[in-house]
Amino acid sequence: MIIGTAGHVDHGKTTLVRALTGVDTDRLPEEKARGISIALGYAYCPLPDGTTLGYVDVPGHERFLPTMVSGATGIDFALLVVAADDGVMPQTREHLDIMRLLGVHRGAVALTKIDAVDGARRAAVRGEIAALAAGTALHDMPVFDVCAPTGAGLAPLREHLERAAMAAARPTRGGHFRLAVDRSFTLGGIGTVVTGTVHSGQLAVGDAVVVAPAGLASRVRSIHAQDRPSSVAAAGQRCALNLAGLARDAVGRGDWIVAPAAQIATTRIDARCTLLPGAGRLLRSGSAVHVHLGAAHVLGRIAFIDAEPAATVGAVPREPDAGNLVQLILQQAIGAWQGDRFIVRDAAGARTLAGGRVLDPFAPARNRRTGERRAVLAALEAGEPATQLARLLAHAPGGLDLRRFALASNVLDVHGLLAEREVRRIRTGGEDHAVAQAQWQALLDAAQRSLQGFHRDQPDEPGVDRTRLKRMAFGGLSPVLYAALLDDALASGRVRAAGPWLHLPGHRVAPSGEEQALLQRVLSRLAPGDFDPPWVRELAAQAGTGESLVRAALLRAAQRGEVYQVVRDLFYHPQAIDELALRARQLQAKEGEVRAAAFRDITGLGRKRAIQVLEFFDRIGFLRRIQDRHLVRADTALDPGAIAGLGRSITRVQGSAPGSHG
Ligand SMILES: Nc1nc2c(ncn2[C@@H]2O[C@H](COP(=O)(O)OP(=O)(O)OP(=O)(O)O)[C@@H](O)[C@H]2O)c(=O)[nH]1
Ligand SMILES: [Mg+2]
Repeated sequence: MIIGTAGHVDHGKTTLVRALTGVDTDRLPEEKARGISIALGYAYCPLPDGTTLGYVDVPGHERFLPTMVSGATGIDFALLVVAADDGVMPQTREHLDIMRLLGVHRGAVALTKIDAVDGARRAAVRGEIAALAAGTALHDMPVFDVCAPTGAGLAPLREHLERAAMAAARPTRGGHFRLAVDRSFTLGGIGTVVTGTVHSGQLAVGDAVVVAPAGLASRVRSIHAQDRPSSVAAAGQRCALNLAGLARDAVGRGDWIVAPAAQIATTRIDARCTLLPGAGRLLRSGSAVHVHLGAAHVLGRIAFIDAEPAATVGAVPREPDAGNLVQLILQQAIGAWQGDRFIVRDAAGARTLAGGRVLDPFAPARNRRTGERRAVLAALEAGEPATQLARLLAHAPGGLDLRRFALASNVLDVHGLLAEREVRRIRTGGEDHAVAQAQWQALLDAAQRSLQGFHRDQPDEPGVDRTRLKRMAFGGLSPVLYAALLDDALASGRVRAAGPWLHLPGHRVAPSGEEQALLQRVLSRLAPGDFDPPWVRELAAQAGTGESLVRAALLRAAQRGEVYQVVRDLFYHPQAIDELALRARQLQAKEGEVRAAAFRDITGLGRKRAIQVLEFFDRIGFLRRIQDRHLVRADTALDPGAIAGLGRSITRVQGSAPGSHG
């Protein structure tokens, strides 16, 4: 267990810790000279059960409040120190507010300097303390009267703290290892050392770690846990880590040392945030604030996701978890994970205004107030990760990025949480998605409905290409998921493909009788062996009809795979294309590449046309252009028949501008 002191400047925190542990935590010359604490102090005390009790002694002066917050993060137990002569003072309140906003719900009060007051004064201050803690999770803190310099009253307090520590459940915060760095320094002959509190997971000597948010890699050379050499570090302990290959200035207070799989750097966090009384008047969406999270302290802005705080000013909840949904937009990246506690202070850094819990460290910049987004945030507040996951999957039409979820919530085995669930897993290209079966069916239905609508509105079209169907029905879906969805739709026969065209089974476009007659006349002019067929203009003149009619008929024929469109108004017979492809392949075999000049010579075409044909081959993926050379793609080079299949996809890519040829 780790105990953190709290309380107003000069109320006797450091003196009390020294009396309890024998350690003087005011070690800096400046602390000695001024008689106040400036830096965090640490002391350790062996317990009868063989474990070690850790103390973090914080400075009370309001100027050092950021230091106090960085020390209070990760503690289990608050030791509130109130001097009987002064009574409750501003930082008594503020420190206690910070403790409860950080979720510390166990504590005790030391009423110090009892030697300086009479019994009536003691009783009065006890009354102030009771009023202060009333209605909070710390309302039942026992109060111990002490005089640290003489040791009076210390025994019952020490006994209480030791019993609390031994009774405390061993923290079981699972997940990847995370330590919030509050100090870093160099030791001669040893190297860079960081100290901090382990928020989750475990670590062993030799393990690889990463500094978050910077992402620098390192390895653990040695560990001190609760001030003793150790081969492991675990959640709930204060530890010092000797890190290999890391310059001292590469890591400092506010950084995290994490398992490589837990690396996060974020500047945008969605959170549940509780405002302290009166803070509602000072905070608006866009207000500049100081944010303290872990041991980090950064500037940022707050934005309210639900109501602006004015609406809640009368009914400020006294306990965390009942406040506002907010987004924190930070000026610098920090490491933050779901469930992490944070403190919000005003722009001047003079006043603590609020505190809360991280819901999503990967918050979106846009659409942060939509119903869909709120459903996601509600799911993230729904208890254990497994429950959250189930809720998220039920809500998310596009499924869930499991890697992101596991990272944000620091879950070791996200797949274990899924095992029993009805989900569709899509794992390709480094992505790992899950979609609830019901949502997957809904996506398939949407594909079907879109095609139905399209066929109804455009009965003369063979179908829609993949890109267009995505735009029509699945704008927000990730490309990987969309590809998996189409694979499924095609494999199950719900959707059919004719070349690049997706259509419903049973949909067929036959040219009208008139168009068929026109095509017959036109197609007879596109000879199988003709590398230089007539243009649409000539075909139309010969057929005695309009250019646009001929063009439209040929386009539809191209969609059916009966001709190939090489440039806008120039269509080729499939056999001519096969023959041209063969020539290209011959060049590739002979010269290891296809150059425009050689292709011109081997086909007898003019330079311009030769280039147009090569660009056509590039577009359909038969050739691959590298500067001014073209190479036959390996996968098609082996299979002379493949060109026919590839050719059908030309209409899919005709919209993309062909590159200019050098
Ligand atoms: N008479 C009396 N003096 C005390 C007692 N406890 C502490 N003091 C004195 O009060 C002064 C401040 O004590 P510290 O322990 O430094 O107070 P602190 O809370 O750590 O102060 P900061 O860390 O600066 O916030 C010192 O001169 C102590 O000797 C007590 O029980 N009785
Ligand atoms: Mg002190």
